This record gives sequence, C-alpha cells and structure tokens, in this order.
Amino acid sequence: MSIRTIAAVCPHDCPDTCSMTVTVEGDRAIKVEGTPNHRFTDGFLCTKVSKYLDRVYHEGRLLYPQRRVGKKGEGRFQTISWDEALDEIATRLKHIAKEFGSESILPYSYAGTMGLLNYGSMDRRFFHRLGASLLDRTICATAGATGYKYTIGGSLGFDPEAIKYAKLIVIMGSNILTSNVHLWPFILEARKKGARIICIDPYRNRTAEAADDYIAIKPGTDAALALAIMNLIIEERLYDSDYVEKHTLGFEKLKERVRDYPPEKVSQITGIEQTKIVDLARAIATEQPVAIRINYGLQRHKGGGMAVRSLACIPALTGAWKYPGGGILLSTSGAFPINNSALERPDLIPSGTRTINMSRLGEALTNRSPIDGRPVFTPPVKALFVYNSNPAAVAPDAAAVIEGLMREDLFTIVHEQFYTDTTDYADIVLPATTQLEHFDIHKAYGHFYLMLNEPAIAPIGQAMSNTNLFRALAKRMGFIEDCFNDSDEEIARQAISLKHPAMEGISFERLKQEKSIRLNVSDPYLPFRDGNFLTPSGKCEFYSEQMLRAGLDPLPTYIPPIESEEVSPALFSKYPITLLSPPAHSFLNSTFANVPKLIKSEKEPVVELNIKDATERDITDGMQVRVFNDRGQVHLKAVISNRVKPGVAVAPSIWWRKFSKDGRNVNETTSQEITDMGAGATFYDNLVEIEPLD
Ligand SMILES: Nc1nc2c(c(=O)[nH]1)N[C@H]1C(S)=C(S)[C@@H](COP(=O)(O)OP(=O)(O)OC[C@H]3O[C@@H](n4cnc5c(=O)[nH]c(N)nc54)[C@H](O)[C@@H]3O)O[C@H]1N2
Ligand SMILES: Nc1nc2c(c(=O)[nH]1)N[C@H]1C(S)=C(S)[C@@H](COP(=O)(O)OP(=O)(O)OC[C@H]3O[C@@H](n4cnc5c(=O)[nH]c(N)nc54)[C@H](O)[C@@H]3O)O[C@H]1N2
Ligand code: SF4
Ligand SMILES: [Mo]
Repeated sequence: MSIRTIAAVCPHDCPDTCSMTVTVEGDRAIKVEGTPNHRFTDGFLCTKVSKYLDRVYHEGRLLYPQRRVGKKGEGRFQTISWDEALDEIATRLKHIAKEFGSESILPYSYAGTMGLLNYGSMDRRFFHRLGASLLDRTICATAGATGYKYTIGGSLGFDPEAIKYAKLIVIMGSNILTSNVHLWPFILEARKKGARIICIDPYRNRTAEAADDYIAIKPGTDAALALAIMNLIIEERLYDSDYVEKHTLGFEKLKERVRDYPPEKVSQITGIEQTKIVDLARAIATEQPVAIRINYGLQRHKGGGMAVRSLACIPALTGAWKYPGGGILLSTSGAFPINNSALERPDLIPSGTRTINMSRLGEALTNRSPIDGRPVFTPPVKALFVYNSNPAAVAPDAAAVIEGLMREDLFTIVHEQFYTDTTDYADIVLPATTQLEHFDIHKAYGHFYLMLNEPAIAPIGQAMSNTNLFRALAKRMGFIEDCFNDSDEEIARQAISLKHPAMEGISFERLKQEKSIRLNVSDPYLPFRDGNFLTPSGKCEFYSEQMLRAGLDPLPTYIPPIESEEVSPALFSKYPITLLSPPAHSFLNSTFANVPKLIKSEKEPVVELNIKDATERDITDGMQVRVFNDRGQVHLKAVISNRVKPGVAVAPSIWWRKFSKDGRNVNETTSQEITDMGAGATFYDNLVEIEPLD
C-alpha cells in the first residue's frame, strides 16, 4: 500500500501550534510526529498530541448525526441522516427566530480548534447573517489581553525563540513544561549559557520544580508584586532613564503611585519575604536581558487585567526591550496581520445586536443574574448552538450551566467529535472532523510561523468540518450572499490578504509549497527596541487615558481577589482555601480527558493541599474529600503536598463530569464573576472548604 506524508498543524489551544507530519498508509493515518526541521516544533509533540491517533480513531468517535430520544442529560440518541438533521435545525431556528427574535439564538464556541477557518469563518458569517446574539469569547484570555493592550498596544512581546539570549528568565502564572513545552528547549539553551530561571507561582508546578528559584506567591497578588518591583527600581535609580524618557508616558505619575507599595506592605499582600522582593527587583533591573514570561494563570482572578498591565510596564522601565531576549511575553498573536473582517464578515451583523458573555453562560441559559437573581435577557435564549467547546465541563458555575442545559424549552445543537458532557444535553448532535480530516491555516500565539494544515485522511463516518456544516446550513436557511459559497481555499486566501510588512513575500502559493513560513519580521524580532509601541501615544503607557475613559484607574494598581480575606471576610471565614484548577499535564482543557492512556497518566481527579490544612481537617493522603462552597461541591482524592502553601489547594483539570465518581467536576465551585477588564472568567478567584467524605 502507498505510504505518504502530509503536513499538518496541531489545532489545539496552546501557544506552541506545532507543525505535525502525518504518515498515511492507504487511507489510514499510522503516525503523527513533530516535524523535525521546524525551528519551533523541533521534531517533538507533547504527551497529549503524540497520541492524536488515539483521538482520531477513538472507539467513542461521534460518527453520524443524532437526535435525542432520552431525557436531557441522559445522552440517549438515535441516528438520523444529515438531511434530516439539517432540515430540522433550519426549520427550528427559523421558527424560533420568528417567534422570539433571532437574538434568542446563541452560538457558543471557543478554541476546540484554533485553525483560522474552523475556529471562526463560515460559522461567524452564518450567525451574523442570522442576526443571532453575538458571543463575547472571554473564557480564557481577554483580561490579560486588555490590560496588556492598554499598556503596550497589542498582543506582541519578545520573540519567543530569542529567550535563548536572556540572562534572567522570570516565569509567572505559566506552567511552561505543561502548557508551552516547546519554549523549554530555548530556555535550556539560555541556561546553558548561565541564565537563571525564576518561577513565581502559588503552586510549585513542574516548571517551578525545574527552575533555579521558586517564589511562592499568594494567588491574585501579582500586581502588588509588580508595583513593589517598580517602586524599588525607581527608588534605587536602577531604571533606564533614556528609554523611559523617549519611549514611555506617565513616569512621574507612576513614580508617585508605586510609592504606595513598599516591600513591607507588599510582603504582607503577596506572602513573599521582603528580602526576596528586593533581590528580585534588583535582578530584574540589572541582569539584562531579562525575559518575563507571563501566561494565563495570573489573570484568572478579579484583578487579572491590572496584574498583566502592571507587569507589562516593567520592561519599559528597565529598558529590557532593547536586548534580544529582553521584554515581556503574553502572546505573539498580534504579529499576524489576519484579515478578520474577511473571515467573519461583521458587516452582516444587524445593527444593535446584543452580545452575551460566554463566561456567564449559566446566567444566559437560566436568565438569572448570579448577583441578584433577576432576569437579564429579553428575549431569553431559546436556542444554543455549541461547537469547538465543551461548556458543560469547562464553563464556570456548572450548576447554573447544567440547570440551563436541562431546560425543556431550549433547543440545543452540539457539533462535536465525541459524546462529551455537553452532547448529553443536546437535542441534535452532529459529528465533526478532526484536524487530520479537514483543511485549515493557522497563526500562533507563541511563535511567528504561519502554517498550513492539509487533510491527511477522509472524514471518518459522516463527520463534517465546521466550515462545511455552516455552508450547508446557510443554504438550508436560504442565505444567498456570495460569501456562503466561498471554498476553504478561498477563505484561506482572504484571511491572509492584507498588505502589511509582516506579510511581504508571503502568499498562499508559498504557504502551499513551504507549509510553515516565519512572518517577515526581523530575526530575532525586537518589536519595541526603539519604542514604537502600538498604543495611541506610540509609547509604553504607564499612564493610560484610554483606561481613564473606560472608568478604570489610569495607573497600575493592585486589585485584590474578590474572594479573599481582604474583600469578603465573611465568606473567607466560611471558606478559607483558594482553589486553583490549572490544566492537568495530560489533558488540554477537557480535550483528551477521554483518551484512556492519558486518563491513566492522570489517574483520577485529585486536590493537592498542604499538610497543615489537611491535619486541621483530619484529612489524610489518599482520602476522598468534599470540596465545596455555596455554589456547589465536587468529590476529589486528597493528595497531601508540599507544593502548595496553607490556604491554597490545586485540582488539576479539566475532568469530564461523567468520568468522575460523583458525576461532577471542579467547575461546580467556580463563579461567574468577571475580571476588572476584558470581562474574563475568574476560575482561580475561588474560595472553598474541604472536608473528609464519609
Ligand atoms: N497540557 C496542557 N496544555 C495547555 C492547556 C491544558 O489544558 N493542558 N490549556 C491551554 C490553554 S487554553 C491555556 S489558556 C494555557 C493555560 O496554561 P498557563 O497559561 O500555563 O496557565 P494556567 O495553567 O492556567 O496556570 C499556570 C500556572 O499559573 C498559576 N497561577 C494561578 N494563579 C496565579 C496567580 O495569581 N499568580 C501567579 N503568578 N500564578 C498563578 C497556577 O498555579 C499554574 O501553575 O495552556 C494551554 N496549554
Ligand atoms: N476550572 C477551570 N475551568 C477552565 C479552565 C481552568 O483553568 N480551570 N480553563 C479555561 C480555559 S483557559 C479555556 S480556553 C476553556 C476551554 O474550553 P473549551 O474551548 O471548551 O476547550 P475544550 O475543553 O478543549 O473543548 C473543546 C471541544 O471542541 C471539540 N472540537 C475540537 N475540534 C473541533 C472541530 O473542528 N469542530 C467541532 N465542532 N468541535 C471540535 C473537542 O472535541 C472538545 O470537546 O476552559 C476554561 N475552563
Ligand atoms: S498541544 Fe501544544 S505542545 Fe502539544 S502538540 Fe499541540 S501545539 Fe504542540
Ligand atoms: Mo485557555
């Protein structure tokens, strides 16, 4: 049988966006590997995606359209044809739109695939033309992205590959060895040349174990640490006055502000010893090039936007941006000049269409505010169309989400690769292709390569890609605009059609030839060496008029977690433990949490807690415990651990509810509260109590 290799791209929500080489024998994929000569992928895939074939050929793949026969939540279905499924969906959506208005239809999607086409193109056009409610996709990154944007102007930071030139690497709220593993070889290269790695995290995670120094910080207090660092740098005159003068705005005001954050006070707030704060500040000012890698952990708290904003000021104060490997990095996605308007066609949105925040799905589906219990939406949501996401498992305040999904009068459609926690509540389930079965192109948020994913095999069963699904539905709905006839290749060409220096010399033809192309940016790329920030002033904005206009503090400040002793003492006395639920090493959000080999490596849902907290509660290692607050509860196995301090517990996530003994997961306890900016989710701003389960 013929053996051939195909160029693919890992589609998952991960900064690494790996280049994959798929080997196909006859009509079956037999091997998936990291592309050897790719500069960032470097020939290896992570533990999850190296088992991608276990996902593609999983015996539980959803292969045919299904209609619900049992009660909602039971997950009992009968197979129907695509024609029946599409007709039923079109008929019901038309009917619901007519009776309640098209805004009563809510699309719900996130990053099941990050491919530009299947993440958001035909689907967006479809829902825009339909006049459905818009979805604010806030569940992951908007708090930090917003804070970063106010300060620096866009999603751009130091060149990840240039981290090899850094002398000091500070990692905050990021578990590189789990969630950004392809950065690690570059970090090791720096270390070989003498660089020091410091990890600042409330949890001594894998990355912290591998670092040179670990600093335990109280959850949600990074902004206070950033302010103290800037205070010390300014007081000791360790800042780069030339860079500050030329390329920053508001230094005098910043100077005044940070005086409020002396090390004594910040030591109290963060739980970090004063001497460590002082040493860190001096090192960050003087051991250039200094690379600060922040990721998402630190922004899943009430003040997450301010935390990122405050940290983002530091490299401009120290002048770190001048050096290869110096600066801060949250995301590289802003480097890609993608034509989003062509992809999504916002011009099709009826004016005045409302927007619903995905981080408050429970509120949207129950039409009940989590704050005062009042109805929020007119018209209420009557139809929910889920794809690229598993909200029953991943959305906060699961009790509210499930209550909503149980509604008999809610018409729910789920397009999925598997029978997930969410499909259990669907009226119609539709089978989706995996990355090996469809075409796509990719940008990245952890490097600068534009990439092409070619289909390696035919769709399995009757699986259909997202673009094909929404193309077919547009026909059924009678949408006649030309954009609904665009082929995948045409959409891909539109996506990369913008004239921009970073795209000079890059065409779809070249992408087809080369499969992966580094953007036309310098190598290494030093985006802010000479200032040129993307803010309105072109400077790094220590003081931001835009923030003032948005009703925010225009200067960096510390906003404590909403569920903390400081802000809610009564709640804290009942629920004194902050529960973090960061990604489990072998899962990707809830993806892969149904692959037997990967479940085996995670064993079972656990919660790590400190010996002191355990002893006070008569909890011993291995015991089943109840983790709870006023929102809900989940049963987990206790692991007594010196990787967390008293008052912090960690439950690696995201397990499927139905694969857990009590049929629940950690999102029973998380809240619908949103961040200070960007309206993001606050998964880690979560107080709980833990007790033995008898
Ligand atoms: N293996 C794997 N990789 C993944 C994912 C996955 O599920 N599994 N998910 C992907 C996605 S969608 C995302 S968004 C990223 C997420 O991955 P990361 O950006 O790495 O973020 P988290 O894992 O949420 O948190 C990382 C660390 O932040 C810490 N943290 C929590 N609160 C705070 C705080 O207040 N301050 C500080 N300094 N640290 C804090 C946590 O203890 C954790 O160790 O990873 C992506 N990659
Ligand atoms: N407690 C807690 N909760 C969290 C987090 C946390 O740290 N703690 N992290 C949050 C974060 S950062 C994120 S990003 C969200 C992630 O939440 P989600 O975006 O829901 O991510 P996944 O759980 O990976 O689910 C993606 C689903 O999309 C499906 N899928 C994949 N490819 C395709 C496709 O081509 N077409 C269709 N139709 N479906 C496809 C997959 O099978 C999978 O079930 O979870 C959030 N929830
Ligand atoms: S999940 Fe991340 S590290 Fe793993 S293969 Fe995909 S892009 Fe690479
Ligand atoms: Mo995420």
